[in-house]
Amino acid sequence: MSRVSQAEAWRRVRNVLEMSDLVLEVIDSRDPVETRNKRVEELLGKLGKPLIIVINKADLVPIDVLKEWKEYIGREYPTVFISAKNRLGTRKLIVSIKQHAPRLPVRVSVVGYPNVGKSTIINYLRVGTWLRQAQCLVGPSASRSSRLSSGSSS
Ligand SMILES: Nc1nc2c(ncn2[C@@H]2O[C@H](COP(=O)(O)OP(=O)(O)OP(=O)(O)O)[C@@H](O)[C@H]2O)c(=O)[nH]1
Ligand SMILES: [Mg+2]
Repeated sequence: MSRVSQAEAWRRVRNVLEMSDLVLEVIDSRDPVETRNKRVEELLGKLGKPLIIVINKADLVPIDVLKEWKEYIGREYPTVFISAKNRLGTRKLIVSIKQHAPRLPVRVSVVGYPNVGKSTIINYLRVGTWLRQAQCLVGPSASRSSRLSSGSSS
């Protein structure tokens, strides 16, 4: 992927983040460190947008390990662990969104590496009565950083 399209990918991510009231960064419970993106987290800090880290696929990892990750990452950002597929912890996620939303209804963006479960989470959020349906925006695919994609649900 060329530098130009990488820059374009980041512009698109930035645009989505700027439009949101709150952002969910979805990471994989089996590899929380490698699936986090510090560049996005820094950008959100600069934009002053609240961020919730969503450790997804909790069904694949022992609960003790999940609790430790939640405690560790939770020192930096509000953190929840869920299994979007099995609908476990999703109520907790909605409580956390409401708690950190600057306003209601809230426009939520969902970012994360491929396959972490963004679409599954967006579909879940869409069925909530307090959320209006919105578009899903997916970034281009190539290098690891530019493969970060995002979607929004408000
Ligand atoms: N075991 C498990 N699998 C999950 C969970 N959430 C999503 N998945 C699965 O992970 C795969 C990817 O889920 P998606 O929701 O499509 O992930 P995504 O982040 O939107 O993926 P891209 O759009 O390709 O970036 C699918 O096979 C889902 O069924 C979960 O909580 N547990
Ligand atoms: Mg998807």
